[in-house]
This record gives sequence, C-alpha cells and structure tokens, in this order.
Amino acid sequence: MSCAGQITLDNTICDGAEFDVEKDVRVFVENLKHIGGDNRAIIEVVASRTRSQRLEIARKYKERQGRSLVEILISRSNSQIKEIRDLYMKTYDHDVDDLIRRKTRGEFCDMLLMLAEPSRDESDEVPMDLLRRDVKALKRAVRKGGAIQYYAFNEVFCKKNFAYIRALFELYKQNSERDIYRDIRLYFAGYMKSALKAIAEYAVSPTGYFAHRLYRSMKGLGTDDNTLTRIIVTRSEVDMEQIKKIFKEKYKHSLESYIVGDTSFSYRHLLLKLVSSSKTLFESVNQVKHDGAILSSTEIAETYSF
Ligand SMILES: [Ca+2]
Repeated sequence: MSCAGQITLDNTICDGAEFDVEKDVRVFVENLKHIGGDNRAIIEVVASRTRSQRLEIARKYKERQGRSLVEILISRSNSQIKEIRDLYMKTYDHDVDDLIRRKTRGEFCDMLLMLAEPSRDESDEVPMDLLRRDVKALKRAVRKGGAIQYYAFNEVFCKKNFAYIRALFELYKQNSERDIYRDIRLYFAGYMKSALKAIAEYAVSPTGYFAHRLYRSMKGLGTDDNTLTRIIVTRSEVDMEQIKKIFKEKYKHSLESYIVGDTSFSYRHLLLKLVSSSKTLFESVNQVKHDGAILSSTEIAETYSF
C-alpha cells in the first residue's frame, strides 16, 4: 500500500481518511473497562494506526480520564472526598495520592493532590481583605510565571469556597482590561489549563458545568458512557431539573432527546427514568442507584485502571 504525500517507516499504514480519534478512544475505554474485554478490538486499532495517530489516541484517552477525575474532585464535598479516600484505601490497599503521583506529573499532579485533600473551605464567607490580597497575588503571579503562578492559582482554585472564587473573578476584572478566563487561556497550557477552566466553570454555575459535561459526553459520534452515567446518577436528585433547563437553553434540544439519540434499550430507559422529574420514577430506580461517594470511588478506580 502506498501513502500519497506521506513518508512513513511502516508504509503499510497511512493516515487514512477513516481515522476517527474519538471512535478509537472509545474502543479502548470500552475494552479496558473490564477484565476479559475484547483484546482483538484493541489490537485492531493499534495495528491499523500510524505512530502519530496512536499518540493522538493516547493523548485523548488520558485527557478524558483527567477531565473525569477533576470533575469528581471538584464536585464532591469534603466528607465525600474523605469517604472516597477511605474506600479507595480499603479496596486497593494504597492511597489515592500514590495513584495520582504514579499517573500524572508536574503541576497537574500537584493540583490533583490538592483537590484530593478534603480541605476546601465549605463556608460562604467572602472576606474582602483576603479577596483583595488574592486578586493582587494572582495578577502578580501571572506576571512572574513559573512555580509562583501555579502555587498562587492552586491555593485559590483548589482551596477556596466557590462564592469566594466567583467574587474573585468579579474583582479580578474590575479596573483592568483582563478577566481571569483570558489569563488562564494565555498563561496556562495542557491539563492545568483545562482543569482551571473546569473549576472556573463549576464555580460560576455548577448546573451549567454539568449541562456542558453531559453535552460533551454525547455530541458527535458515539457516547462517553462513563461520564453520562456518572453525572446522571449523581445529579438526578440534586439539581437535574436546572441542568435540564440550562441544557435546553444552551444546546437547543432537550437532554432527553440527546439521551434517546445516543443510547438504546434498557440503558436508555434507565437514564430517561433518572432524568425524569417524577418522584415515583425515582423510587422505582432507587435500588440501582449508588451513593454518590461510592460511585465516585468506583469511577476513580476505573479511571485509572488502565
Ligand atoms: Ca453521540
């Protein structure tokens, strides 16, 4: 086989038009999820992709796992995080922190370690003097760059309460051209940038954040079933009505219509029941629902079981 316009060492494989990175990532996610998954499907993907395509699949795969971990850690209370940590330790006989250190590096690793500590301020207090000091510190940090920048942002984004973070965004843009989103975009990259954006999005509107995550889990070819199921199960009795409302406003179609388009059979039926507003429907699926924290720990385990 020859590959027009491309020089490659293994010229039996070329960057074919049929390459769909999301689809390949799904093959990995699906088949690595359980022992006894279909290894042939994975081999098929690995063997029929070029080196650059394989690297892109690996990058996307890790990105997806990273996003899920950030979502879990920012949206759980300290007591839930503590529960996750204890359960993880009991199940796997090592610490969540060891796992984070093994699987991630650099600033992103430091950030996850901070997020995985059950120590976020859970009050609604917004002391103005502290706020002014932090805004100054962050603005100075982006000018200095390097370790100072990461430290300053982590201290705020991983530790402060969300009302405080919202107030900080407001103050940050007062008397200056810059808002914090612009500075995150300009001065951060990679996982760190997406994690900060996720925390910002969550702080401003948790329901908007989840609507966006649900949309991302279904848009385009295929479905990110882990994300879809996790969010629906954990939010169904918390704020699903608002999430549905925002979903419809932002994406012009109902969450239900997306679910119908992306899923089938009893899985579809269950998800639709969970997003429905009827109390009796909730009751009928109660036995299959997990406690939020327990589901999260399973998710963390699955997230990093590759
Ligand atoms: Ca889809």
